[in-house]
Amino acid sequence: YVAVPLDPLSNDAETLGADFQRYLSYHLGRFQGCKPVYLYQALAYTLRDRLMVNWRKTWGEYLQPGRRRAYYMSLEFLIGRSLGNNLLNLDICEPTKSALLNYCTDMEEVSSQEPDAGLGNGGLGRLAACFMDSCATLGLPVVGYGIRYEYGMFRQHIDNGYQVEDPDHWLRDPNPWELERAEYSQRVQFGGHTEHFLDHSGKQRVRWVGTNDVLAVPFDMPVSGYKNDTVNTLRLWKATATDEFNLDEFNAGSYTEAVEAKNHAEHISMVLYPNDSSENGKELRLRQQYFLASASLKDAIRLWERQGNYDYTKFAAEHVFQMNDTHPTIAVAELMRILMDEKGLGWDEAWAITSNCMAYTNHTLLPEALERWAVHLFAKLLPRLLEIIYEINARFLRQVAMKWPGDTERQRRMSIIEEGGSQQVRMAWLAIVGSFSVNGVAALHSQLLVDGLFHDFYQLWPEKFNNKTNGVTPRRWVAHANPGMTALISEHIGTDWVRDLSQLEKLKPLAAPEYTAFHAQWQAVKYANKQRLAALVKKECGVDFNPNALFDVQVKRIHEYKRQLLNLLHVVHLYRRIKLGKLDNWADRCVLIGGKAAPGYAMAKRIIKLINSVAEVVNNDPDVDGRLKVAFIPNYRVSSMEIIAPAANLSEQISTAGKEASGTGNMKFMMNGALTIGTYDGANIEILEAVGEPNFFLFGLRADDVEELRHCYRPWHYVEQDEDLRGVIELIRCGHFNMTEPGIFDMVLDALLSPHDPWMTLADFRSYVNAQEQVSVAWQDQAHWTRMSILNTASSGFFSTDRTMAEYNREIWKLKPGNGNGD
Ligand code: DL6
Repeated sequence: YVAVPLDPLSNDAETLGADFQRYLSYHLGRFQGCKPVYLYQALAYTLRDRLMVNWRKTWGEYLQPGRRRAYYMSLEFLIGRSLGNNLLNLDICEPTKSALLNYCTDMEEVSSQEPDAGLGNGGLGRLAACFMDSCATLGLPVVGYGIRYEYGMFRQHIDNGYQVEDPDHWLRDPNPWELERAEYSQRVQFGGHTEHFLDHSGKQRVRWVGTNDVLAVPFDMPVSGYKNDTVNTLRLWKATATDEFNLDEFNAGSYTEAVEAKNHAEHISMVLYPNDSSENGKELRLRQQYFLASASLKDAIRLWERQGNYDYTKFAAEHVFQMNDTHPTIAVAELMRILMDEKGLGWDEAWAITSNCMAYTNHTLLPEALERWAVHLFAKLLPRLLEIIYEINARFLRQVAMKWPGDTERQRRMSIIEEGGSQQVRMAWLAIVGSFSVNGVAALHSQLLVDGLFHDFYQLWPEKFNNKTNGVTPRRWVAHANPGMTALISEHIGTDWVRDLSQLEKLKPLAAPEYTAFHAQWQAVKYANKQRLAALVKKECGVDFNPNALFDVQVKRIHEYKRQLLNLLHVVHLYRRIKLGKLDNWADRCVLIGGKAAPGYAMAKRIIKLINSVAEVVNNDPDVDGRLKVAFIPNYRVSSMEIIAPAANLSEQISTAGKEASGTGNMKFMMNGALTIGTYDGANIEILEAVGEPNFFLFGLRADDVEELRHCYRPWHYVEQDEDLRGVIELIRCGHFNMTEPGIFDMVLDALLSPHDPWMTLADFRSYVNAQEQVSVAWQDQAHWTRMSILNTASSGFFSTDRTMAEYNREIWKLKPGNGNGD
């Protein structure tokens, strides 16, 4: 690294103001009175400058010879906005506010100009972003690799209650955070065929030729650590055409056709696939996966060789690649290809390296989300990779046969190539075979993996399997999103909790009844946050939320297993109670639901329509008289969660047990003092253990009950036995919520009433309603509720991604943290 000295910039209001003004006038050509988006851009450039010195220093530190590095490979990084987070991490909120006084008095107006970087679907992508934040704060040498999608997660708007998708061209305006690094572009091959030949020493070699290559151009985003002078890197790849034209076409006069190839290449990074829990199955998606894996591995190798490293026996000791779900797991075969075909290593040497530096995280048990790729697609797109996968499989199956001689059924189950109508490559199996570590994301999830889906592999290699319970970053989700609570906590226990969340434990004594002044302050902060959310709900949905009511919130992707329908059945049940005058133990509620449905997921889209239809009726029925409000917040995203989580009183985590791998929204709500109503699923279980059963509303079947019931599930039985449930179903069936569109909810009811309903919503109805009654009773004792709220925050320390990352590092990555000083 050529260390041209770079002076740190001052962070006083005067210098910040001068730099800001210079960017506004000289770089952007705008002046006072311009649109606020330019104020945001000028400010972002001003801040990026302030990250630059430490960014260089951090790179320099990580690139020291012999330094082990981790690479987090993910098709998704759901970053959201960067401005507020960087202001917080640089610790310059106050001087920045003063610096901008001549231009605006409302920083919120400036920061809301930043488009969310929505490069992810939901939990998996947001987790990756939280991981990046924590790695920077812990000074861990971790580089993120992803795709710079031109269009992120679609924007959702609601028309007549239905979801409508709009493209999210988040890069329409320049992205001031990113830095293009065209000089580090990589070529990625597609198509063509392989040639096997003997090299000059008589060794069998393979070359992959006749390919259509695409250029991967890196764009770096700085990832600042919290007040620690560390700036890590998220490197996002953009696809562009290589400079070569198709000469044949060009010479034949088809200049424009030749240029079209450019367009084709750029498709690869054009759009994020908007499905979170089902296969995407499209050729372009496989192209994206290989594009990411290949460019990233080549880049990591380039960095290493640039330091003068060519002795590949040391490679595995200095690298670990963490694969976020099956999406980037083609990396296993790609690293083998690079090591053998490009670096000349033999199979055994290459395999020893690959299988010692790959690690895989599984994020789902849902079979429809486990990726499989048709062999014929692989053969067409990645012929060399398919050969390698066949060879990995052949060698692996020999190992299986040695351990379980004659057990052909097991060999069939474990084969990376699934036989059947058309052959498929099982990406999860490839990942397990090629990795030294395989982890789930919550204790129950990891257990279910080794007991079920991965059991055969667990029997073969028990030492590979481990659990790493997810977390969320407290910087974004408390310090930035909830400044009121942050100030209050810091006033009582100091500020160290922001980087060591276990210190929130110190709040526990303050939950005791005698600390009434603290409790009043806690309530006041929550109330102010609820006012902020109520304003948003009014603006976005036109619905009045009363901040004195219980704010009952479920925001996440819309999916049957997450059971927004169960929530809705309860809402209809409450509505009936009002209509029937059954108001004992009543608590006024504002129910907020939000989330996107995959565009091709008809049932999820119909559920959104049902939520909106119920909201319309409930909110306009004079009998309800403000006791119950329902709103569906459109276009749920990271920046809206920053307003929602601090305001929630009740967090709905009501998935069918055994289906939600972890959940991370549950953690954001808990940290912000919401109480959870939840099933015994995912990380809910660990939340329950941390906060104690009296401070959590548990209900519903357990994962093993669900499995047992599957064989004899009779939903009608619950309807017949439960008058309330019957009333709810009848009210929906009779068209009360869809007078003008008859029959549109029949498909929803039919699914709920089917004996094959895998989500068993009706089985949990009664127990859910009972738990909700406990919620209402608890809410009436505000002093007690406040104590429970404090205890939830105080017990949430475990759910910081700082802890998660420290565990990954201790047990998988084994990296030496830096001190943020460049040495
Ligand atoms: O691990 C992050 C997140 C979990 O919290 C959610 O429980 C889980 O559903 C989600 N998984 C996915 C995987 N989908 N696919 N493929 O998004 O991961």
